[in-house]
Amino acid sequence: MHFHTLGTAAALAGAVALTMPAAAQAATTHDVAHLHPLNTSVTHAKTTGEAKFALDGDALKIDIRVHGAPADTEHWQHFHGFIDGKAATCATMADDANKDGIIDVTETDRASGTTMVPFTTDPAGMDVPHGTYPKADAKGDYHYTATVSVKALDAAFAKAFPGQKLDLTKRVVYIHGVPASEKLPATVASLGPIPANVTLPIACGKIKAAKR
Ligand SMILES: [Cu+2]
Repeated sequence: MHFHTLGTAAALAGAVALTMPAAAQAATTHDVAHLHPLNTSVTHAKTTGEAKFALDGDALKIDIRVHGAPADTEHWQHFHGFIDGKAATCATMADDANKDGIIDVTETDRASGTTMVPFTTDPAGMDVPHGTYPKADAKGDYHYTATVSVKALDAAFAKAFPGQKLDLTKRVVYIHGVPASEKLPATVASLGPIPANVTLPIACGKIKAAKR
């Protein structure tokens, strides 16, 4: 896993870092993604929020607060990224290849790569289609937290994406989902048999090393 803060500390300390006892380097590191709304014409909402990642020893603490999402709706959420080491960015309207005014999940591929780790009740389970995702309350808000063993997540990730590391600061966080009652144009594509309402991107944010 690449955490920018660790890299900077090592670079500043130079050769000293190589001989420093592990305990002296055990400071918590943080990454954060500020989420901005997507597809507001069909979400009728300005979905915002923050996804925070804190690494403490083997524990990766994930904390995602979302505001103003479509209410009373389950929201799939993942980090997306490239399997070739390229840094992902959030899709924009420039990615609306079929010009229907909506960024489909499949249209995010060019900027953001592929769906990687789901923020479900069990992220290391890596079960994108069947995992349990959070549901927004009547106001469209939710707060998701999970603590994951980095060892377990690294192993699951390497199995799904051979030769790749988590590399959080090269990834983007997507929040998905509008209610089943929202009638989307037939031009909106989805993933296999999963309804487009479930996979429609509603917010995105690039993961960055947080200032401390
Ligand atoms: Cu996703």
